[in-house]
Amino acid sequence: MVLETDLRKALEREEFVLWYQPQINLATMQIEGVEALVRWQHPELGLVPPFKFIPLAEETGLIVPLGEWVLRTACQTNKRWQELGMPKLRMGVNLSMRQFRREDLFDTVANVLQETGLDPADLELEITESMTMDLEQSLQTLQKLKSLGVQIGIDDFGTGYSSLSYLKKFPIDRLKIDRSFVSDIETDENDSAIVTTILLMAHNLRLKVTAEGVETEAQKEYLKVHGCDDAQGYLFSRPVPQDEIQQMFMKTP
Ligand code: G
Ligand code: G
Ligand code: MN
Ligand code: NA
Repeated sequence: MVLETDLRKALEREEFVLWYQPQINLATMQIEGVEALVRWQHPELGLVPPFKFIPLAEETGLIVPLGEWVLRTACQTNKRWQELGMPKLRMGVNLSMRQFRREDLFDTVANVLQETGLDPADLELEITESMTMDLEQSLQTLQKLKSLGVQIGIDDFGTGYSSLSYLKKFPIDRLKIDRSFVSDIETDENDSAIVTTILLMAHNLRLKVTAEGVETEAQKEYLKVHGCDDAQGYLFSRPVPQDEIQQMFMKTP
């Protein structure tokens, strides 16, 4: 079992690593972005997946320093990829509720962008619907973040207990359709109805849409035919270490 003291030490010893999962533009079939996903490189246990330590990090508040490390590392990496001559990629970074509610989130993001020199437009902060519950507070937070020029995505879209009213008020750029709607998209009429309706609504609101958890060619085709902008999932790539992302571009002429 993971303990709070283990997490603290891991932060001090810099045992966390980021892996990156490609996001493919369905019109061009090019990698257009990646999502940064944290792992813990434990000296004895090996690579520990986030579900084993993110909940404890959230409970203890350690998600705040960990999240800042994630943000800085993701932005640094994206900047370095550009310096290596790779095409510009959008870097998706997950924010937790604890981070989103902090007064100093704006300063943290502003500082990281300044330190790393990353174009703010190449950073996409992912929040979830549950973080939008306090409409006034989250609207203010997002407007401030948006003033930096970053992009905002709604992660796990369709699974939260929130009203849709935030969609018309908030300065958001993208919806990420939760993978639970994608897995049976060609066989389950309800799922396909939900997905095509999300696409229609999002595009009418001038939002981009990423489908998550795309595992089959048939799912990809369905999403493409229905105008989904981007897709992420095992069909294209699992989350991989940063050098594997680099190799993907060295291979393509
Ligand atoms: O990486 P995986 O593939 O197993 O991700 C599992 C869960 O952990 C996802 O819900 C993802 O949002 C969350 N997660 C991964 N990396 C981060 C991170 O850097 N910050 C936060 N808050 N959550 C993360
Ligand atoms: O919750 P969030 O969307 O931030 O996290 C993405 C999670 O989805 C990660 O745990 C990642 O490993 C997982 N994931 C990514 N692609 C697929 C996929 O095609 N199938 C499944 N089952 N999980 C996926
Ligand atoms: Mn995510
Ligand atoms: Na998700």
